[in-house]
Order: sequence, then structure tokens, then C-alpha cells
Amino acid sequence: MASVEEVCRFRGALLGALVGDCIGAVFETRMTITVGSVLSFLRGLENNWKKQVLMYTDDTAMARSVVQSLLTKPPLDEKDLAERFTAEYFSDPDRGYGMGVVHVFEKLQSGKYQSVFTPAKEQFNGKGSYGNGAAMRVVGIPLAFPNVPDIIKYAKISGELTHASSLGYNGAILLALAVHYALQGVNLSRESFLEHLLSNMQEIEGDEKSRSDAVELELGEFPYCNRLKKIKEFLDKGNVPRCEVVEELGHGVAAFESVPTAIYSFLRCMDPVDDLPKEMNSLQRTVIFCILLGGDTDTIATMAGAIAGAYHGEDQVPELWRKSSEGYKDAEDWGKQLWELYSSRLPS
Ligand code: R7I
Ligand code: MG
Ligand code: MG
Ligand code: MG
Repeated sequence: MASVEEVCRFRGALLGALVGDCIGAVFETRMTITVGSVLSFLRGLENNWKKQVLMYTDDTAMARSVVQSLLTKPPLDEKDLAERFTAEYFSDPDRGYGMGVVHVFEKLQSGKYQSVFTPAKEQFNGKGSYGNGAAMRVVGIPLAFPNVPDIIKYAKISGELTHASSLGYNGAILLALAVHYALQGVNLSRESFLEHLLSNMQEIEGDEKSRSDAVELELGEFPYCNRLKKIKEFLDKGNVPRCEVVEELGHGVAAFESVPTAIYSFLRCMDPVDDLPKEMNSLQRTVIFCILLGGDTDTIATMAGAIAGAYHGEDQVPELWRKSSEGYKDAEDWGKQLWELYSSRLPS
């Protein structure tokens, strides 16, 4: 792969995540989301051409902290990352953070904790959060580390700062691996993409804590593996009504009700979608498809946008979407810097 093409995927992942969050956030609280309303909103952006009118939310605020920490304190410094999360939250608390996670920042800020991981362990009566907050911000990890064991290790550590439930950090690992495999582009078929994820997750979900956390929540063991199998079934069917996608995979704030949904949306939108305009590219379809599912639209669109951007590259991020999104220049710069870091870690 030529280096130009590679940089384009790294920028694509960050920009895809950014536009997914910025556009998805507009629809997060809307009761009815129709194709017409989304398309008309997107057309309206033209009136503000070249103005950053779409604000990012907590998803991107935290993803930015992960990227900045990876770039300045390699390989991953959990104290630095915890400090960045906390400072970012207190400097700008109205980005739409999850209801629980703010207590982690308050505790980290208090200075009363020896370990930066303890506040997260105290969440939800000591069970830890299974929210999708660890997954929504993880995109920098697979852009910084070229090999699977590192990605698993660092996605887990970065997740555990706020999400001590294995359902929370395993969601982050799954999303990170999805971005990793997406970076390979067309060299990997949809089938092998899913097979790789399934085989990685079988090992990850086989550990004792993952098994017992899942059973305690009455999800059954191997919840992510089971959802990956459902994704395969849906893809084999071709057209699946959106209500069935929501019913089976979810669109909620729990990681297990949103990470698999984002992965499915990316894979499904490689092909045209009946009620979306033919001229749209796969990344555009992916973001809009996620939004039309409703629920946690910013987060599902940001996660799917990260995977789609890694796969299709930044050329599929429309200029208008990019330039409308707060902080897009940072995404462009950091994409290049992460690519350099990633490349420096490839075996010579
Ligand atoms: O996971 P988190 O950072 O939230 C991310 C979401 C994204 O949609 C963002 O866009 C933003 O809107 O918030 O924050 P948490 O507070 O850890 O988890 C989010 C929510 O998941 C919590 O507020 C709870 O509603 C739910 N949740 C749980 N509920 C019961 N028991 C998470 N863990 C539990 C649990 O163990
Ligand atoms: Mg958000
Ligand atoms: Mg929200
Ligand atoms: Mg959200």
C-alpha cells in the first residue's frame, strides 16, 4: 500500500468519527428521524459553507484526549490520559457526557485516589459501567498500534479508566479491532473481516470476568460473539428492516447495544441502501444509516464513521461535512501524526 493511501485511511478514520458525532448529535434527541429530514438537514449545511457550525460532543472530546495522549506520552500513559479526560471535562462539561461517568471525573479531580482505575471500579455499585463511552473514543488506539495484542491491551487500559465492566471495555476492544481490520481496505473481504473479529472476541470473552459479567447481566456468555454471528446472518439476508436491526442489535447507550450495531451499519452500507440517494458513497450511507436507527445516534454514527473512514479513506468524507465540523483541522493533522507513529512501530 502506498503511503499516500495509508495516510488517507488514518485521516479518514478520525474524520469519519468526527462527522458521525457532529451530524449524529443533531438527531440524538429527535423523536422521529426520516430520510427526508436527515437529507434536508445535510442540504442546509450548504448555507453555512466553510463555517464550523456542528459542535462535537463528549465522544469526540474524549477521543481527542486519547489521541493527544498517545502522541505525547507513548506508548500509553494511563495517568496522563486520566488527567486529560478530567481536565477536558471540567473545562467544558456541557458536551453531553453520560450520567454516570461524570462521577469518575469528580473523583479523579479530588486527588483522593491512589490508582486512576479505582473511581471507575466504584461505578454502578462496584460493577463498573457498561456504557459505550470506552468504545466511542477508542479510534486513536488502532491508529497508533499496528498489531492485535497491543490494540487489545491498550484499548482495555484506556477503557478501564472509566468503564470497569468487561462489557464496557470489551466493546472498546471490539471497535478498536474493527478499525484495525478496516485499515486493510479491500484486501480483506466482509466475510474475513467478521471472522477475524469473531476469533479475537472468542478469546477475549472467554476469560472468567467476561463470562461472569455477562451472565450476571443475563446476557448469556459471549454476548459480543453472539451479536457478530447475528450480523453475519443479517448480511446474508441482504435487506433487513431497520426496526429489526434495532430489535436484535440495539441502538442504546450500552456498549453491547451499540458497538455491534455500528459494525453492522458499516458492513451493510458497503452496498447501496434502497431508500438512500444512489449518488451517496458508502461512508455517507453509513453515517445516515446509523442516524436513521435512532437512539444513541451520535455514538453509533461516530463508531461506524471511524470504521468506514478507515476502510474507504478521507476522500469519502464530503468536503461540506468535514468543514462544517468543529475541530476538523486537528483530525487531519493528527491522522498524519498517528500514521507516522504507527509506521514507526511496524516490524522493519
Ligand atoms: O458510557 P458513558 O461514557 O456514556 C456514553 C454516552 C454516549 O452516548 C455519549 O454520546 C453520551 O451521551 O453518553 O457514560 P456512563 O455514564 O458510564 O454510561 C452511560 C449510561 O449507561 C449510564 O448513564 C447508564 O444509564 C448506563 N449504564 C448502566 N446502567 C445500569 N447499570 C452503564 N453501566 C450501567 C450499569 O452497570
Ligand atoms: Mg455524545
Ligand atoms: Mg448523549
Ligand atoms: Mg451518544
